[in-house]
Amino acid sequence: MSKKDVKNTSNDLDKAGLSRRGFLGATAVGSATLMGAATLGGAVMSRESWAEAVSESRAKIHVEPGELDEYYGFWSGGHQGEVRVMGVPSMRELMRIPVFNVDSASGWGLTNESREIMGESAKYLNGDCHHPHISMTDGKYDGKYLFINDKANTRVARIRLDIMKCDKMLTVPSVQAIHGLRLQKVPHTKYVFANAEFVIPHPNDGSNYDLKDKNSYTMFNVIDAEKMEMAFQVIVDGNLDNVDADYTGKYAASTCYNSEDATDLGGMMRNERDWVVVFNIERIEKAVKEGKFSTLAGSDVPVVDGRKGSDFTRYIPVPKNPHGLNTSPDGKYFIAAGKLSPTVSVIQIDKLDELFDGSLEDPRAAVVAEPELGLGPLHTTYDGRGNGYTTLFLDSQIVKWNIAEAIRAYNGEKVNYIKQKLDVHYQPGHTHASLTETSDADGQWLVVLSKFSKDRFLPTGPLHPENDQLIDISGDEMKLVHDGPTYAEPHDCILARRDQIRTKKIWDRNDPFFASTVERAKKDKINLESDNKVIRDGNKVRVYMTSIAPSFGLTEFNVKQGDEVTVTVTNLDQVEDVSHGFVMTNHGVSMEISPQQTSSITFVADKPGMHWYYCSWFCHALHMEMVGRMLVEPA
Ligand code: CUK
Ligand code: CUA
Ligand code: CA
Repeated sequence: MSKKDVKNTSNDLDKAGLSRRGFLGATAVGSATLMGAATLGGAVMSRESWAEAVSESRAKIHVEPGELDEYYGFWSGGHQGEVRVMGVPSMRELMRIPVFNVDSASGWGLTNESREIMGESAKYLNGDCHHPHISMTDGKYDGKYLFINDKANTRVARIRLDIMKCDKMLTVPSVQAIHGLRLQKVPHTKYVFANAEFVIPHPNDGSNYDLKDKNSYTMFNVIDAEKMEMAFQVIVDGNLDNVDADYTGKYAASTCYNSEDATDLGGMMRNERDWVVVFNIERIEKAVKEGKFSTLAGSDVPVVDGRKGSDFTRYIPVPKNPHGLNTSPDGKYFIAAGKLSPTVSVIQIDKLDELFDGSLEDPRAAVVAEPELGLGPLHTTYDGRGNGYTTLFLDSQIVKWNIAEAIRAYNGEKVNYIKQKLDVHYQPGHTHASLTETSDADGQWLVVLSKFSKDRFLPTGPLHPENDQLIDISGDEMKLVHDGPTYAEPHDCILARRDQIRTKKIWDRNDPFFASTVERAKKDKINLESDNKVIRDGNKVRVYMTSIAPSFGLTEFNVKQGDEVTVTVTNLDQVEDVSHGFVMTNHGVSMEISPQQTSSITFVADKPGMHWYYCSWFCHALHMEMVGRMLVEPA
């Protein structure tokens, strides 16, 4: 259907004496069943014109073989632990970045370089990541880093987007379960904001299990993004769910669903309202600078108390067990999704100054709208044209609504702020529109991460994939254009324009990613780019070799049974895409060595005899012949 047809449809409505708004008000809003796929801004389309409109949108997602996508998508892998890189709108999976998991193809979690980045937490083989976010300068993606949380083991990781590898990992001290994670947007991403979800006693040594005790609390965690070290922590009332930051650099806000300090479901649903807690980052930063903080046992991180009555925070009551919190791209609003309430709460950010200086006493005065959207609102995203798109978990719908009109309705005007409800399949969690969390929000594509796929795909046994749906939002109406099955469980995703991400084609020999390996080689007087040598140091054996397709610099080396062997391979190939691998059979040893990269891995040669090693990344017609042997002399 062309634009002309859409116009005609509304004209016909006007002629019939039904304004667009009146039409919506009279039928669609009153009756949720009418708000299925076939409504367009209130006008009911014929089946034929609907099919035509959708097929036009569907043609847009067909990216020809050899053509590139317009957007990079970064998907969390949920409790699978990795980050996935997608091309949008084709929804082709481009790459996986292992982070809080072990990956045998790249050797993440196995190599010395990755284990050093993971630090002490390398002992954990699992993770649960939810929220990937790209660093910003002046409220726009700068393409430098991507940060992501690990709820399972209370970590935050950073990925360098030039090489698409994790380069830092931090375990947040004194708290449990980092959930919400967002970045400071303005003036640049100096801080990573990370919500610790669960309330625990302090100290957590078994001496106290009372959650109502004043020494039981959780904290809002602020991380220095460049150093990837803790900057400070803020004690809060209740628990912490999701978070976002504003466009002045001054405020961040988090939802709390457990204002009850309950330990069970019934208790957590008791209050009609929980709250959004707003952090005055400027004030907290100042207090920390002036030394006005304390520290907790076993940690030197500055801690300030942001519980009710504090100068550092304001608690804004909102209904009920709120979940997502999303800043509108015009910088005007924090919008908290009600989850157990059919509403979202619109908090006007420029009223926060008055809330903090005391001239506005009632924190509810910062709430300027509370539109009713449907059942189970979880997350909101924006098109940059004044509309919000909120997922309705229970209704299995995405609802498009107009923020300004919702505010007018809250002030008593008869306005219908709901523009469209579209069925999604099924039970959506996060939704993300292109560039929505930056001031560049362009309203082109919308991804809806649906938790259930039910009957949408070929069956795969009791465990089903999720379903990430792509919706065209460039026009007046949303059009569902693609189903994308994904493995457990992308909670959240972000989209960046392709020109905002600049990657390296091959490794730089001076890259800090493997700097400590280069340092070790130097101590062993090894020239990594030319030497193929075995260094014996007691029962530690360090094997250095080069690789160039299709051979390793060493095709044989000798060790003794029980030796701790470190194999370091430097890939001398300079041709883009010629990656090698190193696998030692029957030793749990596998790693990637991409062009100009050095990788190393340590294992114990515990079995006497002959052990073949081989290249695992297909690199050459003679890739199968790229082999060598480790000869282990019996003890
Ligand atoms: S959360 Cu999972 S659907 Cu961790 Cu952002 Cu809302
Ligand atoms: Cu080198 Cu395959
Ligand atoms: Ca609650």
